[in-house]
Amino acid sequence: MNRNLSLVTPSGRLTLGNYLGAFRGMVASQDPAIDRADCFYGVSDLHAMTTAHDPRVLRDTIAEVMTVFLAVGLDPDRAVLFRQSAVPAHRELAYLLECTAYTGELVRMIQYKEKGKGQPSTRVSLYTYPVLMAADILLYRPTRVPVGNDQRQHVELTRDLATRFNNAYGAVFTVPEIVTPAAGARVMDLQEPARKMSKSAAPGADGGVIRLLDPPDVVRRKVARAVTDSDTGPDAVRSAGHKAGVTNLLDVLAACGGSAEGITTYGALKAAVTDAAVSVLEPIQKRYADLAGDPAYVAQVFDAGSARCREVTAPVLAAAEAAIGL
Ligand code: AQP
Repeated sequence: MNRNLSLVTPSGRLTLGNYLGAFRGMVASQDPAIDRADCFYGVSDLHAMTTAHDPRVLRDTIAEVMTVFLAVGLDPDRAVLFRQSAVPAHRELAYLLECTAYTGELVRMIQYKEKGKGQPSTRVSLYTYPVLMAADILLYRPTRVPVGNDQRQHVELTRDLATRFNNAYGAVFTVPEIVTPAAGARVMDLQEPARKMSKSAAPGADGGVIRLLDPPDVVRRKVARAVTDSDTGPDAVRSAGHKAGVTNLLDVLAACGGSAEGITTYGALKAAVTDAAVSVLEPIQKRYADLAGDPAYVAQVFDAGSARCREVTAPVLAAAEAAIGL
């Protein structure tokens, strides 16, 4: 049976983009009627330390993301929910893969170049991030890895490392196929629609980012300030093709189950987007509020899932250690 593996990094408070582009599909995949696969879903807390971070903020964000996993409907009876740092095999295998990777191939990684650009110094962990990601994947021996364009280069590196390791030391890893996921919604920043809506947008500079836990009045205010266009004629909305901001609002509306039929003004469009987004967020926020009152339950779910991951990954790590000569 195939395995679905998805990780979400607690690098900021989760966004509507994370829900529409990731969580919704993860919830669907855990339904055996839709996808007969084992599901492993993790909070990749180690990946949240590749750029400057505040330990207290990180701890709170990890707790929020774990709670959101359950609030969006991920079900511990159907999916293994875990925390990357609680499964030491991720770090241990990463080191063996660092002994397999070359500096030249890591320095070419686009994300390393982009996130490091203009910084006076960059952390070694930003440089080695794709190797830890390769360990995240290879430990679970998935046969297919669905990946969007921004992570494709990293999964190609994962394949290269797995192949190189297998050729040098013996067949330990499954080399996963890269599959392009069914076009998920890609939500753009409401203020800068050329850019993806990102959870790591700095608080205070995130007017274009709808957080999953933003209350309705905050959603309304952010959508009201979304950039559109100076064209306000009656056909303003219908001629949206070339206007990134308006196209984004129409996409969000559709992804949240709303309809643009009969809408001709930006004001009406924004009202419809707000209503549709709030209707998606409200039930999640309600479950979140209940779960936030029971942090021991959330911790117990992730402890049990992480224990399961330690069992599943132990033989793979042991095989890699033995093959490499330890
Ligand atoms: N704007 C988005 N629209 C659709 N899907 C999105 N995802 C992220 N942003 C959007 C999807 O959410 C998952 C989270 O993956 P991640 O935690 O590895 O981080 P990311 O992809 O780098 O997402 P962010 O929110 O942009 O985080 P930062 O700001 O830290 O880089 C993935 O499945 C992603 O496709």
